[in-house]
Amino acid sequence: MGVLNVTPDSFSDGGLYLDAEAAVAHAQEMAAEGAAIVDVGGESTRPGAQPVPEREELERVIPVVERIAVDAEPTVSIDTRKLAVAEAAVQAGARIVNDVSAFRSDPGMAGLVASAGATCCLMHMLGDDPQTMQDDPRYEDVVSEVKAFLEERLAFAVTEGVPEGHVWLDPGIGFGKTPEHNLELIRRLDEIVAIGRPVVIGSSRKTFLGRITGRTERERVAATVAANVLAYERGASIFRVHDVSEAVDSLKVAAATVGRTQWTTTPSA
Ligand code: HH2
Repeated sequence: MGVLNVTPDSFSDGGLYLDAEAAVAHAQEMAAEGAAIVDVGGESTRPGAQPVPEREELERVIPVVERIAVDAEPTVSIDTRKLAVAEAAVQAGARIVNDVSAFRSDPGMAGLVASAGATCCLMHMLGDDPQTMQDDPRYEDVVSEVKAFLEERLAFAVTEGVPEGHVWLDPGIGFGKTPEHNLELIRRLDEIVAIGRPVVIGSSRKTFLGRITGRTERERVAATVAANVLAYERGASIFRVHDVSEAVDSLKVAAATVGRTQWTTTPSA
């Protein structure tokens, strides 16, 4: 899953793809490098990011979704917490709704996913506000708490009519977690995988990798590869990344080594 942030302020690629032409070209480039999915976002959720008004988010993402979705591949995912944005994106051809609030910002999101026959990614975030999520995050046991949250969100989605087979789960690396919480989640990812749904992992270029390596955001490719391979080995199936070619090559080697020669690329798998 290639990351396409149509924002001025995303933590690593902010400002690069605000222009629709540049965004579409980057989507095509990521697809050529092997991304099965392109995740289009119009609002940064980095710690401390300012909320984006609905109209502005729509203006950023919809022209881009429309143009990428014209082709059968890559599958378009919309990264939003807003129902109106998800609705317009699905209308424009998005097949996956990636909601970092896991349907908490707008519970109506579940009904949209159900009626559109879309797939959703439900992610764990501590609290419900990216502006404050990194203020002293605490857990008794981060893995069991994230797992319980994802199980509850999965049950909610199913109650609202989303088939279980259309739900992906994500532990939310960096969303209200210390570096040690993130490492613990990757180390014990098999416990999240045991819920029985495909697990998405979004470690790409994140701060905890910088804390370990001392590298700046764009220098964290090798660190991201390491985190992805370890997550893959523990059962993760979808990897949200900025650097697609390195992710694909490293995961091909990981897959060949552990004998899982295929990983999930189809939205409803
Ligand atoms: N991380 C970010 C955004 N969306 N979605 C899922 N499912 N999992 C993630 O880990 C995840 C996500 C944050 O990264 P990025 O999009 O690169 O930055 P920003 O939020 O600043 O746009």
